[in-house]
Amino acid sequence: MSLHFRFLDAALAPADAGRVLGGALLGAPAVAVDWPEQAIFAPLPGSTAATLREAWLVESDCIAGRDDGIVWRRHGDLLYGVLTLDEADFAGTAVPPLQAATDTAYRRIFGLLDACGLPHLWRVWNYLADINGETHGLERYRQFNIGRQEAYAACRRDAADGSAPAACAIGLAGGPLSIAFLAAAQPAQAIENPRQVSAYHYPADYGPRSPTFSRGALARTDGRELLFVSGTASIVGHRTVHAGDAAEQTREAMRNIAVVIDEANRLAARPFALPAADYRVYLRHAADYAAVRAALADTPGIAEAAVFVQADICRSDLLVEIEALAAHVRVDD
Ligand code: 3EB
Repeated sequence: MSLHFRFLDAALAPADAGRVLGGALLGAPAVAVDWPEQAIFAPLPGSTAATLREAWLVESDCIAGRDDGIVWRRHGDLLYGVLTLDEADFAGTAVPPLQAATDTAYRRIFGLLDACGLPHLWRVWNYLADINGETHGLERYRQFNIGRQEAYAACRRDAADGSAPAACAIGLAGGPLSIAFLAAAQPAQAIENPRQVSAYHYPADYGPRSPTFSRGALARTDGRELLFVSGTASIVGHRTVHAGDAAEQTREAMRNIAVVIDEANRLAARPFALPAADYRVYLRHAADYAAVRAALADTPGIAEAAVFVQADICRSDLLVEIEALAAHVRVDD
């Protein structure tokens, strides 16, 4: 089966709606769709559209279902799902509600994937409210990391064994914990960045439990090769660099993405290139839009291929985070 990423506009033929595996809605609320759709309500700096809809398309109709609150669609060996949990439903437990909600969410996701025989996560998109806020004596992103890691351990998954998915973890102004994921029967190959300490080996200064994601994931479908580049920031080693300077953070993040692409190209059937990817650029401050866009212009084609989203990044000294998706037809078939 093949898998195509597309921006949807009003032009999606109704007959094609069954071929949407899932997707995301960025910007403002819009008419509901049938497929699993992750809502990312946030301003879109530089965009004239109030809403942007992204979708993963497969070549024929999907099977749809809902289990444990997870809305999913499946096509052959691929599954896309979205789970949203309201933290208020986890109040009154011994641990912070966000931690409990995250733990529950990941256990449910792993349970569904194991039951479907599609155990391999390729890409996970995590959104939560007030990511840098502190409650229960701990920053909320760190609470999220504890819950995620506990679920990994409970489900006997090991982030450091090369199976951690590409991911992002982003803060929105409000809303539930929202997790979307793409999973498959076959594993993706985890890609790390030699300029950065693997996130699952971050020292304890960044929280009692480390994040569980890889810097990238190289996946293969029948017809295509896909490279998911995780949310990438101005981090070298494990430290934030260029604090306070959005333009330099952008350049550093792009250097990191270039290295992740280089690493993936050691394994890919044919090389991916920076300008050939789709980018989502998270800006902590909309006021940095012009500076960030100008910094992206160092490499032609990237700013044009980018969607800008105003959102919070998981470290309070980070102003920019950039994720990318590259895909090409396989030539080794
Ligand atoms: C970093 O490199 C920046 O917790 O899933 C990027 C991508 C980041 C994913 C996650 C966090 C996550 O640590 C933050």
